[in-house]
Amino acid sequence: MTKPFYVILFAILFTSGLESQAVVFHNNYMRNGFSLNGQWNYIVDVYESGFYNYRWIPYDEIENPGAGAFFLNSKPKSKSDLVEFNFDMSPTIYVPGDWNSQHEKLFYYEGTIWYKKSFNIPDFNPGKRYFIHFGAVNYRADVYVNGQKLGMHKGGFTPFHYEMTGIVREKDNFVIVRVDNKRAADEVPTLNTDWWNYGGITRDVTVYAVEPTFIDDYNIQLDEENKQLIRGNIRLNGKDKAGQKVIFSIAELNIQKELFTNDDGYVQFEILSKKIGLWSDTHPKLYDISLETETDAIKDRIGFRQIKTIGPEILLNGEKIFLRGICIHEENPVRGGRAYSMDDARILLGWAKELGCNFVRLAHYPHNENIVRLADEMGMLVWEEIPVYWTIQWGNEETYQKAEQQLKEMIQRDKNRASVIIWSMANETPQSPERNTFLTRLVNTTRSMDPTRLISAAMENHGKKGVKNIAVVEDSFSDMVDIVSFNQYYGWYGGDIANLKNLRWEIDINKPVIISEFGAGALQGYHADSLTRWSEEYQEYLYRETLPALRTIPQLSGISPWILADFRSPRRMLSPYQEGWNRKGLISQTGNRKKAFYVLQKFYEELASQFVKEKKKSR
Ligand code: GCB
Repeated sequence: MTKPFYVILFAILFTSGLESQAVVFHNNYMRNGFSLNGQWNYIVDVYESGFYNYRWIPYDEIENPGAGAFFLNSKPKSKSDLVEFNFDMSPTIYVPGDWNSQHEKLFYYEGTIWYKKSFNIPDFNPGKRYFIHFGAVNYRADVYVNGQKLGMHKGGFTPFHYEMTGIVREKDNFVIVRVDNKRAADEVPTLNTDWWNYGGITRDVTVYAVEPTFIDDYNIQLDEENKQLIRGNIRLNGKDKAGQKVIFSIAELNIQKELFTNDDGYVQFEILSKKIGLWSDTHPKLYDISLETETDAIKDRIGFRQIKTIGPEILLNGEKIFLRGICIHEENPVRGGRAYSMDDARILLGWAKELGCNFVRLAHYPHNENIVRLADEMGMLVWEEIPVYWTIQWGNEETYQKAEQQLKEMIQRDKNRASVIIWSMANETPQSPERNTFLTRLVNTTRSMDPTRLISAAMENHGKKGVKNIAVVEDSFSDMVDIVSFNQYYGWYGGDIANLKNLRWEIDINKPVIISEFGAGALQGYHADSLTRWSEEYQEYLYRETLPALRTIPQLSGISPWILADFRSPRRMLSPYQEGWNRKGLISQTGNRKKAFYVLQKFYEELASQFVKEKKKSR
């Protein structure tokens, strides 16, 4: 008999003496886990027959669900027994990875697919605590281990985990995940986007074993004013969390500090060191740090830097910086499909580096942790974003909660990454009092979790009423952000490229401005004159004219054109140019650079050398 979820949860909490406080499990990335990546069996369940019974009641809410419930992984007990599914005889699919790019029949599929994997746990120790961690599943995941429900998670781009202590055993475990990527009006994102809705277990799945009391969370940063002061806090989880000794060390700086947790398992600290080398885009210095308790040890690589704005300038370590950026979707166009691996990250950030970027806007949702970790190593500044995109249900509290959860999970995961300098709340959202309340709540949550980074959102610009050639950004949300960013498509969705030189933006606010998008579609290899849509020449012309026009904005502190590479979008159906691809990439899906790539590359080269000269002069 399967017990309802709350009975199981109670049993786990009761028997293991755990507290109710949610486990953060920060930096699992650097822990030694046991990977469940690889081939999983899958069943496509268009009618949700494995989830609901014929009265449309979820099997996992029924006392005796019977053999129809997929999460039980039932097998016929005799030759006359009826069980109408068999994971072990079903086809396999690779995890991590989206299903669309792996099997042709799943290319357009939006719905439910069940995943199943069997596993043993090496060196199983019943005295330890076990967690199963998912880097991301798009969009909804219902997770079951050994026939017991661990939980349900929504949000396709952020990590989550469940404790399975007491449920998992040494041998013959099976994990079953129902993955549902159907779009819905009240979700985040909503029905309408301009990217492919890749479904599946799209990032790593890992099992972790920790001692009953372990290092759950920490946050280590350079002080916002004093470049010789490191501030941090550490939180333990488990029954012995109070009064525990924690040793925090950075060997390279000769730092070794003994700390003791309070009754909540929490300790805050400050360390002065005159030798801290700062992290920056030109010198991405990272330190190996370690945290040790009697029962746990964890390492990380952390960079120390300050980021702030003063008036219209962005200051990195107290010095003015210009963000030479590019937008990126989490897609490896050459392999085809959602990007997830370090190899994918190397391709994407490698292209950005070749372009001369020191900044990437990871659009329009949190990307995988590999790319953010690599940005730390490469000195690439990062804008991270949640999929509050276009037409979210602003007045719906549940929708708000979904957005906030994704925001929190993103910040939680990446709060120790020096490369991340901007949290973005939204993209091109229509103004209304409900929207303002929604976004303001997100801002307040962000500031309370992380007061050290900058907040922005990609807003919109419009022609000034009755005045020719003047565009304005009149969004009251500008007051809430640190950086005013806006997307503008003059010369593509309206306006004449030739007129860009006459265009001026009036932005009546003393804050830095980022042009978070501009661009034009071009089919790589299609050549014509510069007025012919879809030609490389048109895109090149638009870049040539847009770049100098944008430089007339006095507060301009960065740009991130749209976009590094062509990406799949069901909105883009025009034959023969689009064929399901948004063609605004500077690089094609075959990895070839388009002409505009070189225009931006040259612009960035000149900007960078001009910046170096100005810096030298000011010293
Ligand atoms: C935008 C959106 C982006 C689209 C792009 C386009 O403004 O922010 O998601 O893909 O325009 O190509 O139209």
